[in-house]
Amino acid sequence: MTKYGQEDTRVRYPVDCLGWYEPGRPSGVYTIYPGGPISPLQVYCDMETDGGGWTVFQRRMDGTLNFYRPWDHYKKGFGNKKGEHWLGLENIIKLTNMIRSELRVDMEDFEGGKMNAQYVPFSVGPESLGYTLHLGSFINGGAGDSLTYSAGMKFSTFDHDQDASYDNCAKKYLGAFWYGDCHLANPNGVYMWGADHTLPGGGVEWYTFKGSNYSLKAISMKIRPSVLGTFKEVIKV
Ligand SMILES: [Ca+2]
Repeated sequence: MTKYGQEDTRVRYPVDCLGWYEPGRPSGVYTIYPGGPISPLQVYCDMETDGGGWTVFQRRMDGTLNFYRPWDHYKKGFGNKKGEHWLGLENIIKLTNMIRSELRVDMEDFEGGKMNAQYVPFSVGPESLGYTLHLGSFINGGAGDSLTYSAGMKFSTFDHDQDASYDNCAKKYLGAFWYGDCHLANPNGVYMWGADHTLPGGGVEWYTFKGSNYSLKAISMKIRPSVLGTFKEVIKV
């Protein structure tokens, strides 16, 4: 079996949300098989944004879920795929290692402003290397670049400090992320409902969009094979 499987396998066992994509098919929870037919994985698929076919691995939208969690949770994933969730670093690795992927970060403020940022390519290294973030070129969708700062950084949680600071960035900013010393983006920070100076940098922050004293209403991080045209031709063969 190839990475994308034989003909029959492909039809029954899509490896990502692009494999489920068809025009008109709605966004929602789908089962994919990035680890093969015996290991199903439920994911939220964004079938509308910029052509659809996006596999979502992080989603904040209403503040109902606590994201201040330990290493094991970020490794394996948590939350409800229909709402707020983190897909898990091991699953992100499965998805980004099988084909060159691009990252899209969609975000929204409480005033209705919507912006995005994209990075091509995007991948995450193995746990033995600290789940290092690998980022390529930045494409600005209005949000500005708050993630290149984290490129090359390892993933940190409050109980697993792998950041580049003398501090524990996850504890200091109440999140979990590819912290350096410490961050410009804190998507897994505390849901603070907009402008809030309580803990600068501790909210659901994307610095180049709304600054460090503003916690976003919604943010989602999603991936898709980066050479869409080529990929579609591949799966038609
Ligand atoms: Ca540290």
